Amino acid sequence: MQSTSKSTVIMGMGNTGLACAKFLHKRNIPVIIMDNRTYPPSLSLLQQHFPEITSIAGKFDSELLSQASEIIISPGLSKQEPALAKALAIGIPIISEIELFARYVNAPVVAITGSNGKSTVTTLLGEMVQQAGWKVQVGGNLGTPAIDLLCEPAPDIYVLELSSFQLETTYSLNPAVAVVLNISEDHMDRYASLADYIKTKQLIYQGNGIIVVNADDPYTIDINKNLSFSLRSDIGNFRISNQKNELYLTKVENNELIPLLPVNKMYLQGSMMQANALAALALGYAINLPLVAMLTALKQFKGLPHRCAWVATKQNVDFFNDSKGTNVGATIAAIQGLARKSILIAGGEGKGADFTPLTNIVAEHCHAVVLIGKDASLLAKVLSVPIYYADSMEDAVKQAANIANSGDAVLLSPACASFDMFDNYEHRGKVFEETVQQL
Ligand code: UMA
Ligand code: ADP
Repeated sequence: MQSTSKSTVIMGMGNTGLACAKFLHKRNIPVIIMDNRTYPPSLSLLQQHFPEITSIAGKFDSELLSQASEIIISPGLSKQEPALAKALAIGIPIISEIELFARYVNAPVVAITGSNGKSTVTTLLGEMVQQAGWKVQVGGNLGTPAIDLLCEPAPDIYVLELSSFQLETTYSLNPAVAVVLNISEDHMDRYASLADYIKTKQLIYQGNGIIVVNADDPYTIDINKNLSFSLRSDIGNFRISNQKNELYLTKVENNELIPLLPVNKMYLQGSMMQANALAALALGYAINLPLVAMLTALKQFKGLPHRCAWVATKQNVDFFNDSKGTNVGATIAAIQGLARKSILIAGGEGKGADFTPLTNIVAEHCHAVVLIGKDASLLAKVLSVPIYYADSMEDAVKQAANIANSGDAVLLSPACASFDMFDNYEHRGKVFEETVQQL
């Protein structure tokens, strides 16, 4: 049997596992990689390009795990995994890919988490840094594993989107600036309570860097707060102010309001996107980015696809794709942001969420809801408007188009993950958009 006395064992053969295996292998650190799926996504790539790395698919070998020098756990797996019990009991260190990144990184890091808006703020800040002419690498939960970014020459700054899953086993990142953008319930199938989820998100504040908080959201507040943003006009270093009946992104310095940009000069629309813009400004300010560059990037940024993106107008009905609305908080923000009569398409894998916060907002703004996916019946229980069931996205779009009145919106914002029916949220959004275009 393979000796593991000096091996790092990587759990998970997804993007993270593959990236860690490549990184350690290049540094001649012995590695074993395992995944409990029979055909994990990166298995054939590993076998093809790194045949010398031992890869085990179809099971986690708890004996091998308990002989590891260290275990790197992929974000999709939790430390509760039964095969880890023995390794945990004898004190084998279990770390995330982000912890591995922290050990090797040699440029400042901006770290961004929160229940919603992470990808938008991470991408926007990356564009602000680029606009300033600095070198930047952007990644993390957004898509490119952070450890892959270390294969490129070091930039002036790294901008990382981090999930709670990644933060669970990250100990020494010490970001130059960190933010928890907001908290609403998510991943309740992984955390024992909302308090547990919040505690995990706040791990991003570890270290001695600058902390940015959302002054409107007490769950993001840290006692050591340094900078804040708010949608209100009376609090926050970065806030919204009303100047001659026009709303502005505003900076506050020595109690003086400095209007920066009218909100209607941005492509980003709605209050949640204004909060994201203010957060990016606060983060950029914390790393001394020139204001001019930040404002130029804000004016140019068109937003990311699948986040409340307009798709088409058919028979005077506007269709919006918010497929990335994978939790209740995001769907509430999307309905509020649209602020018009809508037909909502929702449902999927609910991740153990409590859907009751949707009751009133849906009653206020939606004529009807078309439900899809595994947890459709759980959603139906909390909704008081007419409900229609669809067994595919194509069916859902057609039903929604039939129900909608002229002037309405049809909004796909599922409040659920997509895995029960689609490969991922992009796939779900694409099927929605294609069906809309064919109407
Ligand atoms: N899995 C198994 N057995 C294994 C390993 C994984 O069943 O042995 C399952 C997991 O339960 C999960 C899936 O496989 O459902 C993928 O897990 P993974 O950890 O291998 O995922 P990666 O491909 O490495 O992608 C991860 C992030 N995925 C998750 O956290 C689930 C990606 O975020 C991220 O872009 C990537 O690392 C690079 O950092 C995606 C995501 O959905 C977008 N994130 C969640 C979210 O945003 O809500 C947290
Ligand atoms: P994340 O990376 O945290 O999932 P995204 O920027 O991808 O965040 O947006 C995910 C979803 O959350 C989308 O449905 C989007 O419309 C919504 N959203 C974006 N920003 C916010 C915010 N500040 N507050 C609430 N919802 C938001």
